Amino acid sequence: MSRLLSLLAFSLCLTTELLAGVGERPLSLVPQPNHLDILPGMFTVTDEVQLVVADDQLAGEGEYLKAALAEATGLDFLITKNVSANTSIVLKLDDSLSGDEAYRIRSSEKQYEIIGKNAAGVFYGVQTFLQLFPPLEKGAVNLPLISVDDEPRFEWRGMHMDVCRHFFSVEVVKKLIDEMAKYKLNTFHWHLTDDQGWRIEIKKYPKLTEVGAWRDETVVGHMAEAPHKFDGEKHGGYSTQEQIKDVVAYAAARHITIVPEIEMPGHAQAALAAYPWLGCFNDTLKPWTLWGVSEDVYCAGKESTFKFLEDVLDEVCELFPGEYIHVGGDECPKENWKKCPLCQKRMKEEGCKDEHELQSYVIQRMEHYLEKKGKKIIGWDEILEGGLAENAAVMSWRGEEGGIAAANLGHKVVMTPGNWCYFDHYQSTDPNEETAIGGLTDLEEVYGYDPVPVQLDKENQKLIMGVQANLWTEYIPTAEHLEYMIYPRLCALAEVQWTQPANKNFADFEKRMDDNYIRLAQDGIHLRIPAPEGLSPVEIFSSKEATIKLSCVAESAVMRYTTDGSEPTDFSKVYEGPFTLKLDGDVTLKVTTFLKGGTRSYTITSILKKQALKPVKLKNPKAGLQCSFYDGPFRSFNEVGGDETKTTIVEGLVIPDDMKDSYKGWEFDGYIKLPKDGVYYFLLDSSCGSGMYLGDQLVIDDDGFNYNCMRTGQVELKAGYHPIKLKLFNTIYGQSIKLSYKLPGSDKLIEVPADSFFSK
Ligand code: TNX
Repeated sequence: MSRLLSLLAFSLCLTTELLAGVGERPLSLVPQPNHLDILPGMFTVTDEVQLVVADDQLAGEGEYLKAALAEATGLDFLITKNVSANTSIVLKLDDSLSGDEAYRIRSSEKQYEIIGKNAAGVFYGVQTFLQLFPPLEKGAVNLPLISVDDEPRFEWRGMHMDVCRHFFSVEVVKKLIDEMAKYKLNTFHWHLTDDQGWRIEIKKYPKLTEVGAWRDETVVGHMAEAPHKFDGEKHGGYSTQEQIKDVVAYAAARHITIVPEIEMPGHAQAALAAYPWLGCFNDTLKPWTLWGVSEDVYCAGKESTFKFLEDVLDEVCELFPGEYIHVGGDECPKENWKKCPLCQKRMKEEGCKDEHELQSYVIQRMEHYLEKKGKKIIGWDEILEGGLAENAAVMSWRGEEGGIAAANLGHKVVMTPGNWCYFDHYQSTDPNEETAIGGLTDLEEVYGYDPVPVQLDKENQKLIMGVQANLWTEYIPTAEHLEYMIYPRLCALAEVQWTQPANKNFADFEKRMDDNYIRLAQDGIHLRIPAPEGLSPVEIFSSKEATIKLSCVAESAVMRYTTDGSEPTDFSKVYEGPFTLKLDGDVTLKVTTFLKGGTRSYTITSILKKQALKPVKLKNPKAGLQCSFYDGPFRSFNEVGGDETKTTIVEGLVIPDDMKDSYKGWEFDGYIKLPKDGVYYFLLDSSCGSGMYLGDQLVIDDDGFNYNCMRTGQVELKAGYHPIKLKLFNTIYGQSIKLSYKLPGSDKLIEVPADSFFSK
């Protein structure tokens, strides 16, 4: 009896919850519409609902919606031209709307109307409408009533993908295009040629793909690891013109334009491997097996190079109907040109005063060629060097400076600065992150980007066409890894691209993302599920009680933890708020995010230690740290040692110029003066493997071959002087080390001031 009662109570509770939920379920629209009202009442979607496509021009949108609705609900819908049923979803055009991509939604209990000036607007309205569906329910559903007047902030809402460093097939590209469409992006930048592979079939030059699309092997691990090791496996692939036409049409049906990138005059080794006469010295080359920038570039002296590039572009223009062709233009080493008699002759004839002007000659000549074919060019910001082609648009990647300079010269600009828009960067400081090139660009950083620089005056600000994220794939060998790097950052990017700054709010975005994590997972996307935050790999407490405070970007997710070293499961303890743990010896705390719908994040691991690190008394501390310089090579910061070559006192944590070199090691010794008692959060950012000790405790372990990787550690400390030791080694990539902290009670991350460091 009691069991029956509780069952009854359970089902009652369920029904009331369901009823209460109707209409109150928070909306999860991403990107946030620019004008949205939620109205009382609801619209019930059953298979009785008619899909009315009022205009033949909207046939594609109608079919798209029918298919998407079938997927969302499991129901079948009838498409008609006129309203004849009780309830209907109507797609229609209305000339009075302002922008080409603008749309309007009007709704009542009987009708949902999605209205655009053009098919593109209707398509975006359809995306907004589809995001009203709860991701985990099938069958008939109640939707809230909304009124929307919306249009994008930017006309160029891009996503880039490099299929050269690792090849990705057209299926992978289509899957990306599907998601781009759902989040209202409209430009796919397809990076098709580079040193490591040529990925587009060119009928006139078959060797480009026969030879240029295949490399013998690939460097293993990070380029910072030296000597380099190789996998010994042939890698490559390319897309045929038939496949490309299919993808272009597929994208067009989703209102996405594909901008192909054909790199020139640098990043061309794969082309030179196919046709050695394209280079200055006819050298026999192979598609490159390393990352970085090859010195072998197109010869700018020979006419045959230009004939080749024009022929290639002829075929490219046939395949891609869009307005822009991307001609690369970045990172072109000029060494060969300096030695090449034909390049030097060309410079004389054209009056180029240096090799930058020769590069500019190449780009300008190609611009004129493409202009005659009705195309515009866009290139990386290096195309500014040596004179910008008249009508070229600039993609600003080395910060915003290039974009600002180009706009001030009256050129159109797409912003893609590394700090905010490079999806090959890490997404957190946790050691579980998938391998990345280096750097840190987390969801909040992407979200916070504003592509319109305040330095530009109002008129020139209008030249910022938009913003795009770039995904370079040196360290991304698989489609799963690729998706991990793209999602959910693409959703934050979408809101930067679409939503006016006044309508953006990160906390609100976090809430709206909850359903979107589920949607992405349902689409079979291997996204990064937000991991728990607030813990470092090492946490040192001075007392026996550790207070643990966690957070997670996915707000409605559940965090589960264990303290016995085991992997958290569906049955592990749920984090319900800050809690304390007794520390009798070290405790291993593991925490995982569990999302509704069954997906989970990686597990973060933190070793909690009880260790009262006491400040020391110093009589007459001297300013600065002792920096010792060692001859390498080293494979770990632990190896740094032996007979030092030099020692000096440095002011702050800096490597003196005369101690900078490849394959070296450094050790910094001294004291850090801390201003107050409490928990300090430290962040170490170094060019290669490094570690930080306080006393004899290793607080941050950032060892191994990496580049600009960041790691954290948290320590409860008393004010005063604490012994500190930092070790670092490098191979070929620079030599930098930077320590930042958050003072107790503060959320502000600042570089540890130089005058905090002392030695005896
Ligand atoms: C720079 S961004 C490059 C690419 C690399 C990328 C790695 C740009 C125009 N050039 O060739 O893949 O850095 O982040």
